[in-house]
Amino acid sequence: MMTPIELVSTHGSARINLQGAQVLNAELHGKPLLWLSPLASTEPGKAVRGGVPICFPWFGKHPDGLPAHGFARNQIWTLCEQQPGRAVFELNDNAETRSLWPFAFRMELTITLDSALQFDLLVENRDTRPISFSYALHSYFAVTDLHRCLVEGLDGRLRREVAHVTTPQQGAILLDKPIDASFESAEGPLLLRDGERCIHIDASHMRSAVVWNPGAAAESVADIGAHWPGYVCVERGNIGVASIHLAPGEMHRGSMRLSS
Ligand code: TA6
Repeated sequence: MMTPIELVSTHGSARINLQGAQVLNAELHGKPLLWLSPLASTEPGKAVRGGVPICFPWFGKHPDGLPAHGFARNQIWTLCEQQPGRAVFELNDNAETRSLWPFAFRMELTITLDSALQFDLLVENRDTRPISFSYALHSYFAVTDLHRCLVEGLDGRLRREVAHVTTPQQGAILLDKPIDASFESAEGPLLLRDGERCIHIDASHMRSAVVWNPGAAAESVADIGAHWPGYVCVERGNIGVASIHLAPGEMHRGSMRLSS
């Protein structure tokens, strides 16, 4: 792994890997905000389990067996600007991305650390054809008591399980059993409650949410193992019905703000 970029503010700190422009860990008000697996891969080009990987230009499995969650998390991004509490990264199409997704694009991610950790993502269609994509900021939150954690803000939203069953969510989500649920259309703020602690997951122009922790099944996953009770993923982005379509030259902007 290359030396990560460090951000600091009076409220906390964050470390960002150039691979994927992926925040690896972050601390706010003296407490860990994000979880990085102690077993995370350090092999260049391999997905790093934890922090905030970016899934793009598709979310989840690809129908033709291309890499799950796209390629953005495995690419080396360019650092364009760095200040103590802010860094700007860019990813442009290249031979490898075009071999998986044959379009010209530019992504820019600004990560700001003040009293919150903020992600501002821009995707620009630089192709001569329209493009369609989905994406997610796949945040792994560090939790102390997983089975009593609650995710609030999804009451009444259509919930899709991996098995493609859809039902309206009723009330808050209690993380007392394994979960892999997508909410393609779920605008509005989310709250992750872990005991006394409340993590606010606010988003703008990111209509979708995903909640994931595989439970004990993760013990056979090489880079999670017995560490699965340490996190829950609560993700924001635009997937499924909220996927983004851009004409040549058009841009999409979306933001996520994490605070506690
Ligand atoms: O966001 C939930 C999910 O799509 C799950 O289905 C699970 O597979 C997870 O992401 C992790 O995916 P990864 O490709 O990083 O193993």
